[in-house]
Amino acid sequence: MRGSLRIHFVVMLGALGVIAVLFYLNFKAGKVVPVCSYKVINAYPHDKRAFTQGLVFENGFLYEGTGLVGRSTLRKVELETGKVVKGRKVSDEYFGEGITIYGNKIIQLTLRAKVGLVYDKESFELLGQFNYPTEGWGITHDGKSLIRSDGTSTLYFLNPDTFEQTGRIEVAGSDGPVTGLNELEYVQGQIYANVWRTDRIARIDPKTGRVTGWIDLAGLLGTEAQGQLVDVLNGIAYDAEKNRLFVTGKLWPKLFEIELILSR
Ligand SMILES: [Ca+2]
Repeated sequence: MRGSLRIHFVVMLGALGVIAVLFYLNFKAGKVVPVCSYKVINAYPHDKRAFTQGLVFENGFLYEGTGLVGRSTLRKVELETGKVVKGRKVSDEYFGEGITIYGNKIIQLTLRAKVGLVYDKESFELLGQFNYPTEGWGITHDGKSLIRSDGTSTLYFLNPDTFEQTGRIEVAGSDGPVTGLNELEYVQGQIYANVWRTDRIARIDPKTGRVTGWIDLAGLLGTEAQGQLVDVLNGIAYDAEKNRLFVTGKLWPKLFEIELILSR
């Protein structure tokens, strides 16, 4: 190797080394957040009249809470067919929001009434209700606490028996607070949250509120809904037993099982 060529080579290696170190330091500091893309594993029918606000998977069935005043429901849905096998209407005074299953109960939030509805999981009988101080958007749980969103960047932790607030976190990514946190799902120690009016799901560290990754679902619905009225991506359900992740959207004709692919 000629002398000048060798110097160029060494300089280039040095520059690459500096870039790698800077990237690593930024990554360590939480400034570089990994973004996942997706691969569709399965597509299933979804009721295109369902304004999906809450989605959960348990024992082979999806449970779904739908919204809009006068059209809000709670339903148990067969995954493969999208058929509603059990359903009930939510009182006309409420706009149904997120749902979660805790033990033998289903909890459903309402948007502005600040009322949570508690049902028996098997019969869908309304057992009671509770109050919370801000709007109700999404809800999930980590096995110990219920976790509630209200469309801001705050997530609230609630005692699942008394529904009293026990804690809160502020969710922030590398560019600051992440607002519009909507439907939630607790997946392998992290909180997944739809971010309203985006194609993105934030993966959140439940202890710090830091966004540890993004899932970019742009283009997921594709041409499935051409010419139909559809609303935004919303609804995440996780089958912990088979490690399957399901997503859909409001008024979407399809529900997808997806696999995440780290894209950067
Ligand atoms: Ca969910």
